Amino acid sequence: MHGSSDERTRTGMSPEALKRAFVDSMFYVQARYWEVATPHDLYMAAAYTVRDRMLERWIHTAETYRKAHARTVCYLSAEYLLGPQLGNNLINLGIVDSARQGARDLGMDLQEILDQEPEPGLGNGGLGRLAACYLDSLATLSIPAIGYGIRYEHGIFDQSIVDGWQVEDCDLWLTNGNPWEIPRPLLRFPVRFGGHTEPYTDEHGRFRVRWVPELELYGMAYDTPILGFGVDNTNLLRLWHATAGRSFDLQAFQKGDYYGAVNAKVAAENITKVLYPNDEPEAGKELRLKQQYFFVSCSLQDMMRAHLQQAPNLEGFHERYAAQLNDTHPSIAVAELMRLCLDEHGMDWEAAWEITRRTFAYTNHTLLPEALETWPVELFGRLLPRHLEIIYEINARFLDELRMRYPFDPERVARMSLIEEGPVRRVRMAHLATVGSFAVNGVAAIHSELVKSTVMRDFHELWPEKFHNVTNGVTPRRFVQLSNPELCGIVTDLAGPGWVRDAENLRTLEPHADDAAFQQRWQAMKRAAKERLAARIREATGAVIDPQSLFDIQVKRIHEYKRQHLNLLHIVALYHRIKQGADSDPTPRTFVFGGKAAPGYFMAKLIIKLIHSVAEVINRDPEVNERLRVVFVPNFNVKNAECIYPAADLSEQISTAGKEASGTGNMKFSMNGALTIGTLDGANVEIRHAVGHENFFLFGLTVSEVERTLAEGYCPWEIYRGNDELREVIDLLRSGLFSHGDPDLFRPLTDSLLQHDPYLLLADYPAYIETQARAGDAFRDVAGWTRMSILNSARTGCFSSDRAIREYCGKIWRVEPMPVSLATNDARVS
Ligand code: Z16
Repeated sequence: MHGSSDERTRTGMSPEALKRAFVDSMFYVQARYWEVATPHDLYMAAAYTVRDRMLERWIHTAETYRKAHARTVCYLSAEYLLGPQLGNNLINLGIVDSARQGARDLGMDLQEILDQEPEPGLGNGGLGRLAACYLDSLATLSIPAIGYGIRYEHGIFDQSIVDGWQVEDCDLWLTNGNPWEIPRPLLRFPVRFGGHTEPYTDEHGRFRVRWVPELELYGMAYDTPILGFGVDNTNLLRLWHATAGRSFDLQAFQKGDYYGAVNAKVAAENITKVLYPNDEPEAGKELRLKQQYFFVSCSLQDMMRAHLQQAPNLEGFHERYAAQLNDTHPSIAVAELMRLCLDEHGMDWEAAWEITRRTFAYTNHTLLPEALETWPVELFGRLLPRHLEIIYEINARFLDELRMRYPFDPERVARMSLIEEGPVRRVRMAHLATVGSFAVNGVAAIHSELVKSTVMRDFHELWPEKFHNVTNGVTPRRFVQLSNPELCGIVTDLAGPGWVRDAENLRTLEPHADDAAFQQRWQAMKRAAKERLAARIREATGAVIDPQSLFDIQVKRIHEYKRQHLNLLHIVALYHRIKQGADSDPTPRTFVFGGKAAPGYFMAKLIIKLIHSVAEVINRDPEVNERLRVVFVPNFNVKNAECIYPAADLSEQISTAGKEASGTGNMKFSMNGALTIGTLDGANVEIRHAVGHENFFLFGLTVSEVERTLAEGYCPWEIYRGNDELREVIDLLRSGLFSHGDPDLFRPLTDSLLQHDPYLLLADYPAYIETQARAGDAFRDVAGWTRMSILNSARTGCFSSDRAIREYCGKIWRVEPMPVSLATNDARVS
């Protein structure tokens, strides 16, 4: 009701209203009373209290968008690495203080309640977290948007460390219930697999194809509301869960094979069981392709259903929707939308192709050749026979065009084909995504240039206007306001609370960079974050670290191209100098590592073991451990990340130039006042430009130097022979010192470095060591360092995901904000 006071409104925001609602939820939703409530019950009651406040915004938003027939962004992503929801939702609703007060009145501690929440880790790393940041910004910018994805029962595995080795445990995020999702049992779509196709003639005498599948299952929707910050817009994240159909397996059922049908049911429900834990190299597993097709088919059917509720036919589909393909994982959507238009809606090829090409846009996230998805034609045709036919037809028409355009260049035509010819013929998903989209973008300026000049070169020559750059961004709500309350306080005092919506306002820090009193406040902020991290590390690992020391941090997936082992070479060099009594960097340092290795990636797992082995030797040695400590934070995830980024003095972004598409951790670190030691790779290039070259520790070969070095016949062995300290460092690794006398344990790593070194660690080693020494020196100039730290935060507002989403809206999606205001909502209940 209009004008009802907050006290009388069921979903009021005052501490009193929150308390009443909390007590209600405890009783009516959790069915618990105070004396027997567990900490988890308290969390659930708090979550339902907050959810009620989200739902009224959400319903009102859906109504507003629907009435306006709003053009809608559909973000198709196999991963969403959301992280815990409660704290973020309190921030976006603007009720953190109210909630803290309410909790205190009831004798509870808000932080303890927040800590109860398990992490929805439905992603591997950067790509999944990017999708989550983009959902936050889409809602905050009032953009009508839906995130579509998979409701994995088990997200990314939990990592524990046993004897220095990574051990994977099954993630169980759903076992205690998920208060944020609304199951929609009636919102189901059929998804088919296998079988064969048959030609037939329809009632108008037209040639048609019928797919006779072998298996049919259903996708059921689970909806999660996504709040915007400081607005009432609340968007939808719709994740699909696989269930068997009523007659589980058409074939088996007809034959009366009940147990066969039971097996088919189990197989159907396996589709959304577990996230594939590989970040860059694709697994190429059949179940993975099933997952991709499953969620894409449900999502497109859902979009069509919504469209046809308001339009007589599919003609205007591409005007109603812009569908973004987050990497090639959902790129089967191109063939599926064609199939739905042709086979289910009776359209002709040209009309279907027009709609398809104008609906999709594709984001590339990697240039690593081993990570570019391709599927064997045989597997593809067995699972999706109709889609393979459609892809062949798209390809036939595309190749005809190419032959007309390049009549004397058959090699180019073969390079561009959707099918890779060879002993095993394969479908090239990046080509399918590019041909079937109106826009293709990379995720950082240098990466987008490399997309155009390398993997997509021929396509760029054909369609130069199709290619764009949108540099990634991260949400300042989670990665500054939530993670770093002290920094948030500093900026809010200077710029007012509005900076969280307009991160460029971080610039108000800039004039204070040299102010002594301000610097002290800044140092206290860093110190508090470092103490929090130290306490957490002590709790998790028993390791004791000194918050006075330089916190030098590398957290990200473990991968050879990210070169965690280059960082280790530096650490062992420092150790070696101290042991030799040589003059060495007098700055005490704590090296912090964190990150998961793909379970099948042997070298990455060996790097984790090496980190622990080096840590063990260094941390135990009293001659060294006053100046060096090495720790590994187990189970790097969003929750841990929030505690790590604010505590960093130095951020390690040391990938081989040309290999890291963008990186997003690099942005989170520098926004929180860490300086970067990094290569000219991914978004590092733009970060260095934004913060100023003098506030960034640059080292290493550039992309063209990397290319030249490799082309000229790179010989790491010669660098090893020519550099005494490097040789001694590598020899130490081979001596058994770090492996209880076993000289072979780390041989695969050292051999790889000495024989091939595909990521050029040895080539970059001298520059890295020298630059690290400069960073160590700079840290001892407290005022100078603090100034650089302040300028890093002040100048990185442009890496807000709000800026990135604005660019997508303008350059790619052509969609406008549609603000939603609860004030006009008559449905609000008193
Ligand atoms: C992923 O996280 C990324 C690329 C990819 O092909 C697959 C996955 Cl799961 C990462 C990039 O490695 C990283 O540079 C980038 O910042 C991130 O995607 C978001 O664009």
